[in-house]
Amino acid sequence: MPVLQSCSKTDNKATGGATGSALSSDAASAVYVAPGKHDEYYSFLSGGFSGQVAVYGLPSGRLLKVIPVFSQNPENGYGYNENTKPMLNTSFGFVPWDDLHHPKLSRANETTDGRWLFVNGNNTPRIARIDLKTFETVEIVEIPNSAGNHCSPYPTNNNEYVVAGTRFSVPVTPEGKLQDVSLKEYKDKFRGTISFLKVDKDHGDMNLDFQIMVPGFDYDLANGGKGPSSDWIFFTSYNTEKAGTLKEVGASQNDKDYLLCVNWKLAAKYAAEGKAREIPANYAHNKMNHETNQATSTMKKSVKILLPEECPDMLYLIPVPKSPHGVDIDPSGENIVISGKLASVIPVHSFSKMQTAIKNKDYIGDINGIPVLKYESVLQAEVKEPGLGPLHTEFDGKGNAYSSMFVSSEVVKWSLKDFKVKDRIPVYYSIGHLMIPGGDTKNPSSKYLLAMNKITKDRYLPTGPELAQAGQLIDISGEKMKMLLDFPLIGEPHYAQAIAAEKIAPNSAKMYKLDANKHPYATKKEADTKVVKNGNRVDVYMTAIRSHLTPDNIEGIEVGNEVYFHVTNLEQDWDVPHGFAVMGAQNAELLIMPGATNTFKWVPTKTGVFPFYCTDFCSALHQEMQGYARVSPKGSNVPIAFSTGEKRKAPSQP
Ligand code: K7E
Ligand code: CUA
Repeated sequence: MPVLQSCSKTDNKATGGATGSALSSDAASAVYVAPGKHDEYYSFLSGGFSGQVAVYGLPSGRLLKVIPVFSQNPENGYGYNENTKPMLNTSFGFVPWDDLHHPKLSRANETTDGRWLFVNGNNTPRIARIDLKTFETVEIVEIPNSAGNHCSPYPTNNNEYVVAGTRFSVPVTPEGKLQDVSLKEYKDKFRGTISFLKVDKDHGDMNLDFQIMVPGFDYDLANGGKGPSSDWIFFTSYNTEKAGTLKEVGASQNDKDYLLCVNWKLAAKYAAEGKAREIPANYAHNKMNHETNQATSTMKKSVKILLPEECPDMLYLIPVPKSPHGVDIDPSGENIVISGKLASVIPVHSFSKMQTAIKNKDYIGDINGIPVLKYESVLQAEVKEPGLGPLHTEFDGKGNAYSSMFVSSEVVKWSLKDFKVKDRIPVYYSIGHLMIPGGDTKNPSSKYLLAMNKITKDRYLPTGPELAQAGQLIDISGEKMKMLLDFPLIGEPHYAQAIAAEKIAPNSAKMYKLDANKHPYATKKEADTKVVKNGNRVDVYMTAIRSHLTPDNIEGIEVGNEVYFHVTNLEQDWDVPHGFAVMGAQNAELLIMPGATNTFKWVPTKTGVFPFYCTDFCSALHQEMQGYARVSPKGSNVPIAFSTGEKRKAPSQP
């Protein structure tokens, strides 16, 4: 079938009509991935308030996986089972649900490398790292002195650091005391912080290296430079009025807010030279150990912090039209695009002009010792009449920028050469972020753009008051943008990343090696299965293989015992997980990958005989994969006994 044959007929109105039925078959064939065939891209979409990341294939829009990060997930037991519970520990205790906004892929040589995905937890400030070999969350670092960790996470071009900033300023002092202050003192006592997590080159492990204390504004979004601007990272700010209440009004008084420009290389140098002061802090650092399949949570007790007053040349402020949202740097590293959601133009600042202005000390003042550059001296151009409510911009590497317009509900394509609008396409409805694979790196793809829309209304069959949000895939390969596909999304997608499938697929793990399983309660062969009682605690060392659980008969458990089922999946085949569930267990079920051991805790509350079974249809005899645990009254003297098949094993001695 000739692809895109009737493109002259599919003008923007026709492809984007609200009924969505005017698509011609060329659009269908452009996104059609035949059964058994694979997509060209992996895309990773934030789930927003779901606290998860959703993985979709592009161009098909097929959902491949949901990765739990900051929220418990009943699909695979994340945050419910004993293995992963420590991942959700924070200085506030166990937090089972958070708001996840921005996925960013790890980088090498200024481009995405497909090794890890970094994401931010917005509400209880955290940064997480997902390993793209296993598609599992393997590390979460809580960010102290922060609130509303929105302008994060931003990896530098070679992954030296992942950078995170506060949205809400907090009453933090240079001594590290979080003060109990009156909210009337907002203007004087509140400050923001920017955090720098050092990333291990080989293993990806993060470490909070230092923070910078910044003026008490709200920091919204950020992005790192590229090429000539690689040493810099840029943050939009709002509420530079420092209104402590009714920000809807109070934070929109000034005609201009600021872009905060941070020379992260210099900051890292200052920190390494000992310019940072160490202040008390309290934050969790959680890690999943792949060998034991067990997470641990460690509380850290201090953080190093740099004060701008003591670190010349590290920070500059550039005025921008009021209340900006996104800041995006074009592939050349020269153009800094600021999407001012209330502004009537899209200002583009110039990195080279900024350097000249710094050299000439072209300042109009300073805030907390940070020089403020003159707007006109740094301005490259203003994109006129772009649409209403610009939020975010991505690039195609062919000299074009694409901005999302929340209020006028469209994607607007404009040229980085003359800063003129070239094309616009309506999207349904109220777009937030948009994403081009690699569109935030120096070498974007120029094929597809994904619009992530906040409001769905009539796009799909109605599902009651709550509707899935909408993704729309747009063809950007030609002069004119063309709508290709609608597909429903999980939670609220704030930003996404996409990468060519071949950068991830060949490295994808198929199982865990049973030989390498170092879980302290792993049972590597059926002969080693046992039940051990020690005081009130019972440990069941269980194995699962098609199609039985060993042991499948257990006696000697008493009401109120803490029973730990440590189930090892003995399979060494791809895609053969086993599940495990016990009737009446209050918290977890398990889903255990081949070669891994998972644990769940059961405190029986009643006497009786309780069935347990495999919850994942693993073989023709899956339904036979079941057993019983007998629970006797507290203090009864039924001995521990366990078996599978005829032979009953001798009770194990504590
Ligand atoms: Cu990236 Cu939605 Cu968090 Cu803009 S924010 S939309
Ligand atoms: Cu194992 Cu079903």
